[in-house]
Amino acid sequence: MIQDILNQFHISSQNSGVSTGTQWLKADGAVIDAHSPVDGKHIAQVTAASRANYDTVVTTAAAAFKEWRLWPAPRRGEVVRQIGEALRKNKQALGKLVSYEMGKSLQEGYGEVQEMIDICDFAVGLSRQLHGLTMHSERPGHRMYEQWHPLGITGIISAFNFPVAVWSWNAMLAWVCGDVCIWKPSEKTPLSAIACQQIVQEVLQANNVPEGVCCLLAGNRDAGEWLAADTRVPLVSATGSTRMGKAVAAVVAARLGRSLLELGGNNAIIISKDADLDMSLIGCVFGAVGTAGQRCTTTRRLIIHESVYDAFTAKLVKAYGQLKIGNPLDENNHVGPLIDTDAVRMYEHAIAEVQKEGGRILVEGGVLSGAEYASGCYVKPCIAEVENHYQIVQHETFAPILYVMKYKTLEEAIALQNGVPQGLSSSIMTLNLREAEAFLSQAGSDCGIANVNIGTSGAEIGGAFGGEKETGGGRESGSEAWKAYMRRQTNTINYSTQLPLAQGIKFDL
Ligand code: UN1
Repeated sequence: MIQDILNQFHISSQNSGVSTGTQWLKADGAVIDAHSPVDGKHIAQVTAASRANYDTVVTTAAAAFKEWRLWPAPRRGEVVRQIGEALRKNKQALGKLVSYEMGKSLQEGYGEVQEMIDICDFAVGLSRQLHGLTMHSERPGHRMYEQWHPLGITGIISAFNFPVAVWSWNAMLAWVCGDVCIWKPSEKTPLSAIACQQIVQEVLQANNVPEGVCCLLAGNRDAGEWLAADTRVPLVSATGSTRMGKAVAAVVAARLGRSLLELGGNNAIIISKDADLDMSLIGCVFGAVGTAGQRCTTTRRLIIHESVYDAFTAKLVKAYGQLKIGNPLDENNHVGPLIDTDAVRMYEHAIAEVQKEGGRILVEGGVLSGAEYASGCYVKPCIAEVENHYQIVQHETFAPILYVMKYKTLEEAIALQNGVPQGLSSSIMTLNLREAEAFLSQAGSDCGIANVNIGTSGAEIGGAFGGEKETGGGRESGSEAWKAYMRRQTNTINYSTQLPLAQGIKFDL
């Protein structure tokens, strides 16, 4: 089955990972081996970009920008509409490939492709709404307004956990905004990226889109560093760890470029005494174990009112006992593998640290063994009772480890929820209007996303996606996130016969 999908996307045992749209370059950088955490198999090789390949890509993209920015935005939107159609046709195949290469459940693989389709739809509408404001001038016979112009090359650095959707949230908006894109996918999931390029390629061809609008740059860390340092790339959008984001941001800032950062989360759900506990359970369990705890929106902490603590943790323990762990392509399983054995080591390290710091294990973790788990990447989702200040709790571990803690007052719960360096997603489960509104108020959650009676993960693309503090401050997807991909220009036009100066300054000749 996987072989059919690889064939469908023209993926062979050896592939170039560098493309300018419809052309694949003869890549001569390092060789990246693509493995599946599902069965541990070596799938294929991808040749990364050399520095010379990189320069060809940037030169081609820069030339394409000169043309692409002249296309009317709705015409660019029409190209994105066709990409959405192509993704609809390929949803099953791409979803399966994502599931196999990355290890998320098949349902989540399909869901990821659906998010791509959704952002295409959003971007098509947006292509007719790239609007600015008008202002009243202080000077007679003058008009002031602002307009938004394309920015140039957008560099997109994406992570393994959403190997295709993160690119699309950036690329679809960037394209309707008139930018061209260079995508550096995670070196852990290069094949899903090649498949996307293959899907888009036909649409680019059919619409005579200039070569260089949609570039793929497979590479390791160095490729990300090239993009960050390159003054020809005005915007670098990076998704991944806070450590990576800090490195990228420093280099981009040193040249006064723009970065759009979507980094780590340490997301909590507050379970109030007034929560519907049965309903809350699904949100908590999916949030904690979905994508095997490898979403930036994964629920990492539960802050539970003392009066419902025992009842709710009992429900959680029971639910964890029902979780099926195994091949994510088998829809009977809830939880697939971690991305690789390095991630497994980090998971084990975190559990050891929790215990060292005084945490109490409620649901035992552990690495699974046996024929079905031969890749060595399957772990048991685990729950530990902790205190919020533990160093390991303050840290984002990309694994299914859920930390639980008690609170007495809502004020205390909100302080715990905010008491971490990250600020991505947050939720409260409550049927109490006062509590819900306090949580959403300016004195409530400090996160970019704050929900009531749903979990922390699974944001829809219509809202701006991103967070505060060490999450990096960037916003992608919906709302006005598109403005990050454009430059704002303020225009003042004098249609009078005089030239009055602003602020009433007199200047006579
Ligand atoms: C991520 O993990 O990088 O809200 C993004 C969610 C998804 C996006 C997660 N829509 O969980």
